[in-house]
Amino acid sequence: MEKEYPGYLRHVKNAFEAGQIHIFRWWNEITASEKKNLLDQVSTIDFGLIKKVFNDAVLKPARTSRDNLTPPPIITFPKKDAEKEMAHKAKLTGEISLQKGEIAILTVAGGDGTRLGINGPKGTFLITPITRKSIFQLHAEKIVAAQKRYNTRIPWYIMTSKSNDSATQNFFKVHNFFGLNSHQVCFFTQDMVPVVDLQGNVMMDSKSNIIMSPNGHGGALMALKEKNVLNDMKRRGIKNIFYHQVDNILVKIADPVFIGHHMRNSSEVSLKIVKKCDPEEKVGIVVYIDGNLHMIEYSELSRKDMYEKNENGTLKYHAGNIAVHMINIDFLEKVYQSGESLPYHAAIKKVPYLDEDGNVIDPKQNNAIKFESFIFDILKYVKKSVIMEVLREDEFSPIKNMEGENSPETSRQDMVNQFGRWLRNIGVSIPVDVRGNVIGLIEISPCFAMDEEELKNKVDKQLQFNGKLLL
Ligand code: UD2
Repeated sequence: MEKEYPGYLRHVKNAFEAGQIHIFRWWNEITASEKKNLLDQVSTIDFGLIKKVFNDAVLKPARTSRDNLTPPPIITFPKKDAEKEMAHKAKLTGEISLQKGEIAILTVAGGDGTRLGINGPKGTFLITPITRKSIFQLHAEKIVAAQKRYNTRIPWYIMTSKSNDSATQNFFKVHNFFGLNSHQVCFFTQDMVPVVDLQGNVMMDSKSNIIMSPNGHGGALMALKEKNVLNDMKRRGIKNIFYHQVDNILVKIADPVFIGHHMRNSSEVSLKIVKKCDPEEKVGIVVYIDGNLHMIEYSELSRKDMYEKNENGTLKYHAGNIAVHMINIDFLEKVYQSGESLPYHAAIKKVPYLDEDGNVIDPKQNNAIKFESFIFDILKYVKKSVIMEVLREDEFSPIKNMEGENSPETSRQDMVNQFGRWLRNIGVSIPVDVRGNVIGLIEISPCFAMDEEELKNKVDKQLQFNGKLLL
């Protein structure tokens, strides 16, 4: 190995020192190109870091309740006149920034989507209720509509991972970028990290391949810098990033009210939240810890804190993260200058692997640890922020599972119900069942109407709904 692959020796030594030399167990059996593949993988891995994060994860104390938690201040959903006036002012500020071309969209779409269990990137999933447009198309049309409304150009950055990048890019090419200019859609990949077993050993799925998984959406932070994306944004005059996850079907892309609140408060990172629908809902919660803003992921929240109530019986920590953020570019630069990086969190999963005898094993129980960094850990650097409450039925319907809650079926129904509400508020009669779900199908393209206000000017209230409506 020394003679044939001298450039890799340092990396092999690192693997050795971190106790991971077993990955070369089949060295004498694999072909030259397989050897090269394995060494290429090895050269991307920081084995020392993996050892450290594994030890940290194993040594981490169990979830305990904390007495230093407090609910954060929130801009609640506007009901009173003064609140509506504030939202209106924010909207104007946001609209001006959009018109000036200062806002970019960042969609994180690098996840494996293992819970949904589809083949291919989540964004390619066909979702709209009647025409079955993909999630990517739906987001793209929201951007097309916003560009038209604000007479502007909105660059769209999509983070993929090594495992879904080419499929994602091909999908956009085949569909002519859904009406967007190909130069305004920029793809970049996040890094991958090795998957380890419960003893911390790096796992393999063939004799020459280490199992790798995307390094979490926090990987966006590193990738924005390392893949030159931030410089590209600055070159285009971007001042703030509108960040969201690919799987939220109701996301209000480039919402001017949110942008405006963020800007008027000189916020570094802003967050949209919804009231949690039940204590165990799988969303992170936004809290203050010792007076500093934090997000506690659902998997890391103690049961006591999860169920803690106010005197009036409402949940004390109710601010559920919908993963829609505004991020200021100058703030990001400051974080980079500090030289710090986001921590890794460990998730225990079931992952097929190759055992030491070279047999492929499909485990029945969790056997592996994946490491992910979370974008919201950036909050520890934040001094100024805005937390804005929005209504779940208007802005949050993620697709996580194939069936049951947060599935394509519930998301489609949420879309139909939203369109139904818009129409009803205009005066059109729309029937609903006992649970409040629209009876029938409605689909309104963002290019026809982005919101209720726009719909009002385009639809006649005499319109008769006969069970199916496509606008
Ligand atoms: C996320 C939030 C949770 C809540 C919920 C709302 C985290 C850790 N938790 O939970 O607090 O807000 O969403 O829907 O974010 N992704 C990447 N690269 C990766 C991993 C994920 O791009 O390496 C993307 C993925 O494509 C998806 C999003 O991040 O769009 C969320 O990932 P998830 O489904 O693993 O997060 P989830 O639902 O556990």
